[in-house]
Parts: sequence; structure tokens; C-alpha cells
Amino acid sequence: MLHIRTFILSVILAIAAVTGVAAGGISIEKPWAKAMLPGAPAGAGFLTIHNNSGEADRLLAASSPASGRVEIHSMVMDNGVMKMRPVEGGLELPKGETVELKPGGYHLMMMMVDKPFAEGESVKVTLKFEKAGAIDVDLMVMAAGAHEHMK
Ligand SMILES: [Cu+2]
Repeated sequence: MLHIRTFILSVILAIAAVTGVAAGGISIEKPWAKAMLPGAPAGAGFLTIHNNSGEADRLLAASSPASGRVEIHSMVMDNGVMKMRPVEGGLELPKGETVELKPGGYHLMMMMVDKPFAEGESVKVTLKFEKAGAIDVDLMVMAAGAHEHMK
């Protein structure tokens, strides 16, 4: 009996491995969102994207049932002031590289949030890639500054 279970387990692991490749070789790490103050209309989501697909890809858009609208933003210096701007044409993911969305840099701007994200919750987000297609992630909601303890 035992060897049959081992066989079934290895089949499941093999399928999981194949599915990972089918997703375009894009992997997501450390998905999290900042806890929001009561009444705040917008939140921010962060994650690390590894592109091991062997070709360049692009993060085109994102959506979430917890947010009316999700935009991909960058931070740019404008006359000595940091400002947020939507990323035109999607976020470039060069092949073999890792792109980090983090506080002070690229982020998912989650607008029209009905219920402010509270610490300990998770927020579902669907990322849409040009080549890899749709990938779902759950952002862990953490207190602002919590990311510094994630390493
Ligand atoms: Cu923003």
C-alpha cells in the first residue's frame, strides 16, 4: 500500500512542477499589503516577481475583489518631490531578472477600497501578464514597516 501512496504523491508533485512551467516561469514571492487606517480609500500592495521563463514578459494589469480599481504605480522625482505615476504600457520584466514592488518604488495602488485592509487578513489579487497570463496571489496584510522584518 505504501509504495502506491508514494507513487501518487510523486505524480501530484510532477503535475505541480509542470503547472509551474505552464504559468510561464513567472514566480511570485513575498506578496503583502500595508494595513490601512480606517476610512482610507486606497491601499498599496507589494511583491517580488522572478521571471525565469526564458523570455521578457510584462505585468500589464491587476485586479482584486477587495478594490474597485488596481493600478501599477512607480515613484518618480518631480521637482524634488516623490510622486506616484501609473506605469505606461505595463511593468517590464526582463528575462532572468527579478523585479521588486516595494515601499518607495513600484507598487500596486489599490483604489476604491470598501473595507480598509486590516493586519492579519489576506487580499486576493489577480495579476495579468502579457505572456504568462493570469496569476492569482494572496497579499498578507501587515502593519506598515513590517516588511523590514521579512528577510
Ligand atoms: Cu500609488
